Amino acid sequence: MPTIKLTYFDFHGGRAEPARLAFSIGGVPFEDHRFAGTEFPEIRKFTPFGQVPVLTVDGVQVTQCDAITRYAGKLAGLYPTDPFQALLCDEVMYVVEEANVKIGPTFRMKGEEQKAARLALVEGSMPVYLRWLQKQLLAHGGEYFADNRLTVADLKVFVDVRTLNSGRFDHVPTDLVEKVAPALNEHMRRVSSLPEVAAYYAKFSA
Ligand SMILES: N[C@@H](CCC(=O)N[C@@H](CS)C(=O)NCC(=O)O)C(=O)O
Repeated sequence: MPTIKLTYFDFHGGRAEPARLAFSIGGVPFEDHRFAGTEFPEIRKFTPFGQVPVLTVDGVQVTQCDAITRYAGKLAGLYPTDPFQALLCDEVMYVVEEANVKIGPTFRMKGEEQKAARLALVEGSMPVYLRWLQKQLLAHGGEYFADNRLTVADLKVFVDVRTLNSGRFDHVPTDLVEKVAPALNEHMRRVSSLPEVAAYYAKFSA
């Protein structure tokens, strides 16, 4: 097994969380390098795009969250080997990432500007993404997004749905998912109650 280090902000969410979960569920040893927001200016100096997450595999630095998550999924047995199922898995991950890219710039905004930008997403692209994800989930049996089993696509959606519900995004109503795509909340609850996922989070509250 290679020596793996995953560097990201110290919170339960964001672009590294699906990979953290995948490594943990699969029992893949990795260094979970978490840092505080105040350390970011220093950390980013050592990344090619000034962004995180970054993964180091045997000393080789790699960027791009979904590439990292897919790699974690392959090592953990949470990525389909069937090409079509892998395609379905990738599609879901790209859709979630596209939503992430849209909300990203709003973190640099303040006050009324941020409120207007977030409300535009809540009334615009967010419900479109959420409804599409719900449709995909239901079209594939309602339990998992691909391969009839837990994959990194489930982890990626799980992390984002949990964040949307959490109130961490000011001006995004915490009942948005429930109103627009309630099956995603059922999926989120199912994933959080998986023993490996529950054990992963229990570690932090111990
Ligand atoms: N395309 C990159 C985007 C990474 C990204 O935007 N990360 C955010 C944190 S979640 C960041 O580092 N933002 C700081 C910035 O872009 O200045 C990926 O998929 O990993």
